[in-house]
Order: sequence, then C-alpha cells, then structure tokens
Amino acid sequence: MAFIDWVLHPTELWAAFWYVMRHAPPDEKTPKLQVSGDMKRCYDFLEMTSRSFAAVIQELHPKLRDAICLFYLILRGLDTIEDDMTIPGAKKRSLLEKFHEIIYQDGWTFKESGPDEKDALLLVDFDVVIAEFKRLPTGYQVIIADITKNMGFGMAKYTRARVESLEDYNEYCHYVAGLVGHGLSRLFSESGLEDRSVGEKLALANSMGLFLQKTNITRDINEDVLDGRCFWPKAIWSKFADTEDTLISKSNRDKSMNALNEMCTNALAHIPDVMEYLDQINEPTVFKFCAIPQTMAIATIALCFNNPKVLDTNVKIRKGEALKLISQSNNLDSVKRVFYRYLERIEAKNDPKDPMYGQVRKIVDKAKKDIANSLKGGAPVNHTAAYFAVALVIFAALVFFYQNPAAWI
Ligand code: IN0
Repeated sequence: MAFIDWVLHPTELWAAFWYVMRHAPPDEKTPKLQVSGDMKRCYDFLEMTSRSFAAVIQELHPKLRDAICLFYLILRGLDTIEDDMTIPGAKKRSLLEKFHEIIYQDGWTFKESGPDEKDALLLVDFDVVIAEFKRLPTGYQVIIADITKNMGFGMAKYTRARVESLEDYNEYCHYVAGLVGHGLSRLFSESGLEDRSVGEKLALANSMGLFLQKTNITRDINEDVLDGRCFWPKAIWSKFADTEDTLISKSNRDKSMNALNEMCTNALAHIPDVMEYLDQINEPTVFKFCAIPQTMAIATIALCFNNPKVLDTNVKIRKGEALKLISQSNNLDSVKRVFYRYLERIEAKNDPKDPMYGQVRKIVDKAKKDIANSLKGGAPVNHTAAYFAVALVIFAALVFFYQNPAAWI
C-alpha cells in the first residue's frame, strides 16, 4: 500500500497499528505452537495457502480449530484439482468423485499438478493432512467426508456443464461454496459451541457461501476470461455481450458495465440471509471467523459496483481496509454498521441509467432499513463530514500560524 493511501485513510493506519500489536509479538504461546508435529505442518500449509485467513482459523476455539483447519485444507486440495487445466477431463472427474475416499487413504499424495497451481505442494504432502484428518473425532470426520463427497460430484458435473442459467449459477456456487457453509454449520453444532439449530438451518448457511463465491466470481471476471473460462452466467452476460471476450473488451465497455452491475445485484440479494445467519452465532471466535469473510465481501462488492476497472484488471480492497474490517468484525452490531457503510457507497454509485437501478435501490433501501431498525443505537451516523471538518480546521490553523508566526506567543 502506498504511503499516500495511509495518509488518506488514517483510520486504516490505526487499524494496522493495532493488528500488528496484536499479532506481531511472537510470545511462545501462539496456538499453533501448542500442537503436535503433523498438525503443526498442517498449520504451515494453511499459512502457505492463505495468510490472513490462517490467523483467523488459528484463533478459533480449541474445540474447532484443528477440524476447521483440516476441512479448509481438504477443500483446498479438491479445489486445486478442479482448477488444474492440465489434468485430462476423465481423470479429473474420477479424482474429484473419489476425493472423499482419498482422504482416508494412508500415504496418498499427488505430484502431477500443473505448473500454475499455487497450492500444488499441499497435494505433494497430502499424506500429512490425511493422517491428521483420521485423528479427528469421528463426528467431525463424517461431516467433512460427506461435504467432500457432494462437492466432488458437483465439481465433476461442472467440468462438462457450463454456467448458463441463473439456476446453474446458484447450483455451481452451492457446490463450491454453499456446501462449505453446510459443513461449517454442522461442525459448529457438533462441537457443542453453537446450538443444534445452526446445523439445521442449511439454507442460511448456503447463502453465506453464495455471497462469498458470487463476490469472487464477479471480481475475478478479467482474470478468468483471460484464462479461458467464465463463471458469470450466460443468462446475464449474453444480454450485453456476444462473447466472453467481448465482455472484457474496451469497445463494449458501456454495455458490459450493465452486466457487471447485474452480477453485483445478484450477490447483494443474499444480504438478509447473511445477517440472519450471523445473528444466530453465539461463540465469539466462531462469530469472527464467519463475519470476517462477509465484511470483506461487502467491501469488495461496493468496490466492484459500477467500477469499469473490474473488467480490465483484478481489483482488490486495500490492505489497510482489510485490517480495519477485521477489527470491526467482532460482534453483530459492528458488522451491521460495516454493511450499512458499504451499502451507502453502493447507493451513491447507483446510476439511474443502469437497468439494475431500481432493483439496487430496493435491495439497498431494505437492507439499510433492517439494519437501522435492529441496531441498538439506531441508524449509523456517517462521520466523513465531521472528519473532513476537523482536518480543515487543523489545516487552516497551520496556515494561519505559518503566516503569522507572532501569534505563537
Ligand atoms: C471458507 C470461507 C468461510 C468462512 C467462514 C464461514 C463461511 C460460511 C460459509 C461459507 C464459507 C465460509 O471463507 C474463506 C475466506 C478466505 O479464504 N479468504 C482468503 C481470501 C482469498 O481470496 O482466498 C484469504 O486469504 O483471506 C473462503 O473464501 N472460502 C472458504 C473455504 C473453506 C472454508 Cl472452511 C471456509 C472459500 C469459498 C469458496 C468462498 C467457500
């Protein structure tokens, strides 16, 4: 992040300071150092695959930490196979469909990943993950294996099928992310840290995954099309572009923006379920684990909405913004305020000329009202004007004293 970004966003600098203070001092008590040799290696794999999210998993309640670390690594393994364009179709399908059995096979490793797979090393050492998985309590193993099975079959289906209709889009996202929500909710209940009902309200759990995955798919359009694939449903993009390549070409920019905004709107529709899901989570570390990806997602959607850069490059929220979001994902009220803030940004960018204008207004209005009515302190206040006024006063005072040095005394 450039220096100027920190100057322009002092609240993010503050969040970064506290994040470093909390995470930097390597006092021998960090959770990962308390675990056995093989499990320690699994936490190393986790850090290798996702740095910031690894920290959130390590802070989970000890009853869930190892199970979720292993669930995450198993899903990463499956995803690495799904993603690999160098594995021939039939072999890929067989691997995906058998993966729920593979996780019980002592010594299984996979060394044939293509050169582009960033998590290839995880599969090279997958025997370590398998050994630790088999040491988990049976209740956890059953849930993880069941989700791996359903996901593997779903992914295998989509190695042939394409995402054409909105139903396909929801189904694909269900396989790759909604099922993760199912699995996590069932693990939370199984641990006894959350109510049994959490593991039963699976439609809400599905929406949690769909909001994340739809955000990723919307954001990654440029990279995906350049890699020769597209997860935006044809039902949406074909209204505005003849081919997937046209979708990201500069000459089609105005029309493609309509498609982009429709993709964002489709994702925003999951917000009520996300709020309802988070409302039922009681254990603080589970709450944070669930809330962080969701606040990152609303910030990403707000960044992508009506932003032509999405079609040209891979846009990303600032590091400082991410750290601020982490610090604001501790409880439901704070998460609601975060959502409210980004919904306002979306509202400000909503263009009356866009075909989605009315729908965006409806979704944003309703979500903002629901948040305002349920927040203890009423609707969140926008402090931007106040910050700006304070900055202006300080600036004016500096100018004044610079020009009238005599006034210092
Ligand atoms: C996740 C999800 C995740 C976390 C908490 C609750 C969830 C409920 C339902 C569905 C998914 C849930 O979160 C991670 C977040 C993540 O990995 N962030 C990365 C960012 C990135 O771009 O890779 C980071 O480095 O910070 C997530 O995105 N997915 C995921 C995978 C496994 C598990 Cl156990 C939990 C992936 C996906 C496809 C969205 C489900």
